[in-house]
Amino acid sequence: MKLFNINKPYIIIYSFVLLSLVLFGCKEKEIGAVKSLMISEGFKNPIGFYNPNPTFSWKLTVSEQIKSQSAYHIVVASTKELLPDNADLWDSKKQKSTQSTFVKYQGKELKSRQKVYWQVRYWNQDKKASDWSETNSFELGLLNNSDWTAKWTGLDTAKDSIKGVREFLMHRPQYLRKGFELASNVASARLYITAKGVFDVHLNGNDVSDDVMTPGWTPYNHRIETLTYDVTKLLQAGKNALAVELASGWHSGRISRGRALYENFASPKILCQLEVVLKDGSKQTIISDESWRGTTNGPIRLASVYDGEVYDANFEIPNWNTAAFDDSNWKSVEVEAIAKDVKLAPKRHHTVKNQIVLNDVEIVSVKENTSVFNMKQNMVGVPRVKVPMKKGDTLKIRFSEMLLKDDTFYTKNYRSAKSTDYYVAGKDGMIEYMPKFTFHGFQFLELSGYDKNAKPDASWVQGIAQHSDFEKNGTFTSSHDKLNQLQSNITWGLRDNFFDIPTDCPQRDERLGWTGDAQVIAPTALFNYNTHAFWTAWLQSLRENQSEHKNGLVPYIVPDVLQNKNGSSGWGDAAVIIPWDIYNTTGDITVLEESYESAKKWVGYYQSKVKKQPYLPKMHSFGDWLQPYPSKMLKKANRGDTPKDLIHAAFFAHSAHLVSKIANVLGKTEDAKKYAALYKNIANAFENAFFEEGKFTGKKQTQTSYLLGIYFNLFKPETKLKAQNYLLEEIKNADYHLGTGFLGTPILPKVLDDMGEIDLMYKILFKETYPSWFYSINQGATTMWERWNSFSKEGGYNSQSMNSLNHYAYGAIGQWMYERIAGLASLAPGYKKIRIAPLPNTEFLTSASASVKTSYGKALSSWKIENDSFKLDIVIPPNTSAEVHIPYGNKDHLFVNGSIFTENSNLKLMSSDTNSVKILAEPGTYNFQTKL
Ligand code: RAM
Repeated sequence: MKLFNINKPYIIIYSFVLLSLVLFGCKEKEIGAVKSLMISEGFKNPIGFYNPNPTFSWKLTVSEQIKSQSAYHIVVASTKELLPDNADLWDSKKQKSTQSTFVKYQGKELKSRQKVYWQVRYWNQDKKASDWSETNSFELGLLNNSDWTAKWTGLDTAKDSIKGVREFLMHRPQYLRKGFELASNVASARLYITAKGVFDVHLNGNDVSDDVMTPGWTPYNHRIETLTYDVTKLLQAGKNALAVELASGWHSGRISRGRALYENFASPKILCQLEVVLKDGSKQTIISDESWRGTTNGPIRLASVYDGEVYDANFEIPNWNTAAFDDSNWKSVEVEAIAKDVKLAPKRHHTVKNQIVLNDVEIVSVKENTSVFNMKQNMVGVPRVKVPMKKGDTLKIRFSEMLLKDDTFYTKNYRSAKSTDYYVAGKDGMIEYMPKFTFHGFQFLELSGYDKNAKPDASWVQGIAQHSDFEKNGTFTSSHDKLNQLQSNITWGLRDNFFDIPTDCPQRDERLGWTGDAQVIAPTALFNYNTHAFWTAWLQSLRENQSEHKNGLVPYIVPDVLQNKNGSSGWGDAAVIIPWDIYNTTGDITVLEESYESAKKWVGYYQSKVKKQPYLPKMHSFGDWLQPYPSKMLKKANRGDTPKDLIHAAFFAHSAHLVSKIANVLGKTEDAKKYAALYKNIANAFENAFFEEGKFTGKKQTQTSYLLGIYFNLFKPETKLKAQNYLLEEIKNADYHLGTGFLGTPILPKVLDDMGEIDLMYKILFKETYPSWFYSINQGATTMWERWNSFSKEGGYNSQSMNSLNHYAYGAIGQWMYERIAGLASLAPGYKKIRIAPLPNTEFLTSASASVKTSYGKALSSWKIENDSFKLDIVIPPNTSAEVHIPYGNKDHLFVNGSIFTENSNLKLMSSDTNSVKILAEPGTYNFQTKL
């Protein structure tokens, strides 16, 4: 008794400790805090953020115990210390919801410069709470023009009137500076800056950032993006200097076409505002204004996007960007007030940066004082050269994408773009140079003018590949070398042409934001790179340019420097198709909200072009651009044989259909009905006008006529089947080659897939002869080409000068490679539901694998065929589920993670027949295996 009495408290305490250890320990193990906190389109702790109404996203931890989220709780505060219990800006309270992505901020109004802290926790499927996440933050940039006291500042370089290519005015690059004193040490400092032109900024001799060609390209007559930098560490008490290099870039260069667009080619200017909080709490602001000094006598003599850069080291100005420099000999600047109607807005996607260094360079030829270097990859960016020179000599750097037979340069396809850099040596010996305010599309580089006594060495040249700074999002690989090369060509082509905006090509005198090209490549781009913010930023530019037209016209190119008054079917539809693609890939409804009116207006544009025949617009179109084997009779062969009236009606219908789907998502039921009815009416008119019993009635049968009708679902069910058969006939007539241009190509695999013609699609994809994807690879392509026959080993280059060797449109096949060859697709917006449904073809492949970083975490589908077995490894991220289609065997012969398949809480049988099994799978990692 006594013993018992004495020990009882110990036993109770001991049990309590043990119990709490078990509970606590388990809880820790089971449900960790969320990771990868992000705001809006994938930003992590940004400063200078653009959106005072952001959304919040997070990812649940991958663990056996965590399947899904049943509730979340977000807290937002103005200081870190207030979190998590005293959130003064927003406390979402516990919300029963599975939503872990793009949750809208609903707190107090946020203002320019405000720094905001946030945390999130969640409850899993068993209602267990996670810990609070780490605290993340975001800081807003200057959201309003009225936040700026700075003035547009620069020298009048227009009056120098240097005439460049086609007599276009070239502005001398400017060196601008301002010395200033700070009363004491600095607690924090932000530099807000932008330019009409492109700039590189320095503080006290240091580079402020490694950004390239900022602020990037927007319709400058509507909106100029601003950058924000944390420069606290670059400042000091006492004397400081803020210094900016400024060149024409897109704003004041001939790429803007001289159509009096941006203030008549006004001289480039900067706008900057350095806001400093000193340690004593006082504030000091340094702005660009009339007190700045400038010169055009610096080393960058000329710089142009198309034509290259001229650098003369003899003009270098030692220490010009430091506080010690005396600028009294420099000129006074001119200033200009900020216009009310041009919005200054924080950049809403990531800047261009130097991304990849190509070191494996080969010398192709050395003749006299001229050597040719091969980067072994068609790339976009600049070279970094380290070359021995003699003072006063000029190094000439030429570029080309491919060589002619005699190893000389093929530059006809640059058209009027000079794309040449010059460097004038200021001393004898090794010089190092990397152009700053231009970029080139090239694989080969020619150097001449270096020290005659030196022996050229491969180490003289490096290729610095540049593109907008998005992350890699997906991987695709297979057992077939050419298919892997195709994936490489697609991804290089994408990155190369995502230079702040999506461009058609990166090398000739074009490099423009063609909407049609963007529309066809967006799904493939979203698989391979996290281009969510990249696209939504460009879509804002698209809407701004659309607003210039009362009838809803979306220009062919954005930013619209062509200022054409025509809209093209299949091109302007980017306004509708891309938001829909982004929504399906990311699950972010914001892009639909932002784009809805614009999408409706584009459909309205088609309506405004309907004249005599109901639902059949008459307008401009680029047609099925660059279709192979166009009829000899065609005047505009590039536009292909599919009649443009058919293309107008097809895209009119498709866009109306998508608007109806978007309206549904946004809860606009009346609109949804209205546009669904419109879609049906256009579909009827389409079929009646162009088809009889499923057969195209026009002059020349084309694959694309059928593809558009079938994919956009414009046939009655009974004629659809017939149309499908006619399509098959067309493909057979082409000896199982594709016969499609820009518009038909992305649709071809989807249509054949829906028809169950998988083997046929494989046959077309794996064709080696023209026209096909592998054809260009067989001719040595390392990027996608503009034309199916841009070059052949026997015949040389296509005789047209419009012949880019780096043009992404035909890379649209990438989507099908992910979705069906490897088998990974989004089935519900943002991969909330995933479809894992590979379609192997054993004639060509023994394995394929794709992974994607979805908004919920990494998803994987990876299959291989080995010893008569089909093996499939999959990963399904938390808070999602997947339909898994096993394309062989039946449920009784299926192994999962080594054991015969039985249904359990993670895997439910959906269906099984003699040669396929469908399973609904919960998050986790699984291996399936079955006999062929
Ligand atoms: C050329 C390019 C571009 C295409 C337009 C119609 O400028 O090939 O990619 O979209 O034409």
